[in-house]
Amino acid sequence: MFQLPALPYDQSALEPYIDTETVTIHYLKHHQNYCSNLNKTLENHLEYSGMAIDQIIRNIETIPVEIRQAVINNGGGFYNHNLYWENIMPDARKEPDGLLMDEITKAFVSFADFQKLFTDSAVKLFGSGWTWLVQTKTGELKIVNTANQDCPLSMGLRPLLALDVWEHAYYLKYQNRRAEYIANWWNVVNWKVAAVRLETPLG
Ligand code: MN3
Repeated sequence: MFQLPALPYDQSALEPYIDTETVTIHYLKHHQNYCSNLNKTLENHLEYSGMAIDQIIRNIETIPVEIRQAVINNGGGFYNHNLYWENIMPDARKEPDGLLMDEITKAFVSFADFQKLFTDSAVKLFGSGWTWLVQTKTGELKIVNTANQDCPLSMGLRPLLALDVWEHAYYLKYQNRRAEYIANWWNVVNWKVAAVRLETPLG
C-alpha cells in the first residue's frame, strides 16, 4: 500500500507564493486521491506489492493492459506530486549552484534563458499537465511538457524539477493567471533536491 509522504514543511510555509488553502486541498485531496486510487488499482495485483512507485512507472509497458492507463493516471499522479512537494520549500535560494548550474548553463546558455524557456513552456501547455526539467539517458538537460499525469520516467527521462500546471495547483489564488503562479513558484524552488537528483547515479 502506498502512503502519502509527509510534507517537509507546514502547509502555510509557502505563503505568499503558494497559499495555504491551495496547499491543503492540493495535498490532502488531490494527492491523496491519486494515492488511494493507485492502491485500489493495484489491490488485486499483488505482484506489485513492495515495488517502488518509480520502478512501476519506469516499467509502465510491463503493467497489464487492463490496469495500465489507471496506473499511468494514478501512479503518475501519486509520483509526480511526491516530486512536486519535494521540489519546493520556504526560504529557497533564487538559483542553483555547482554541477546543476553548470549543466543548466551548458544546455540553455544562461540561468535566465533557462527560466524564460521553462516559463514559456509551462505557460503554453494546453490543458492539464506538467512542465519538467529532465536529464536524458545521454546526460543532457531538457525542458519537456507532459499531459495529464504522464511522467517523464516512463519516457526514459530523469525528472529533476517538476512544475504542476493543472488549474488545481493555482486556481484558488491566481484564478486564470497561470503566468503569475509560475513567476511566484520560482521563489520556492528547492534547487538542492534537483541537484541531488542530478548527482545520484542512474539506477
Ligand atoms: Mn496537482
